[in-house]
Amino acid sequence: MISVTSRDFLDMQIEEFIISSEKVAHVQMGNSAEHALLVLTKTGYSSIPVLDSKYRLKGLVSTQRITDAILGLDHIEYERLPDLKVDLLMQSPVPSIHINEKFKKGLDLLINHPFLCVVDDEETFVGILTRRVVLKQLKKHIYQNNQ
Ligand code: 2BA
Repeated sequence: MISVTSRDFLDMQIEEFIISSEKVAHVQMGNSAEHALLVLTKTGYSSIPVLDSKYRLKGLVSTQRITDAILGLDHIEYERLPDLKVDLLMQSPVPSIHINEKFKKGLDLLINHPFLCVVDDEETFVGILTRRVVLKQLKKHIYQNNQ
């Protein structure tokens, strides 16, 4: 049977596993849906954070939300993209986690979300914790302890 033996592992700080903000594709409040769709398409991600000018986390915008907003009765109204603001389309509140939280909390939350936005005490966005990174750590730990 596979077991996650050490308590220390689950109690590790998530800080060392986050993808830092400068490496995370994002858009800003006030940006158009056209710009957001460009960023989403170019990076290949399905959902990215929306930040304000002070780097505070405001929401998430996804390709699905943008497409849904411009769905007409019989065609997709692409011409509306430049005038639509991400502020109106974004999902809010956002699944997030404090930078000082433990691995276990991240693991629990990532069951229902592909990634978590990581914030500090001032709600400033510091990065993301992804399912991929957490699963990689979990796999490493399980293999090390079950050989
Ligand atoms: P998705 O975009 O739906 O991506 C699902 C998974 O597909 C990702 O899982 C990753 O394994 C792979 N993937 C997608 N696009 C990729 C790319 N351009 N390069 C490499 N791998 C790619 P995770 O890595 O666990 O990410 C979970 C979610 O976190 C992603 O969902 C995306 O919404 C967000 N994400 C991850 N890295 C990001 C970044 N640097 N900037 C913005 N958002 C990011």
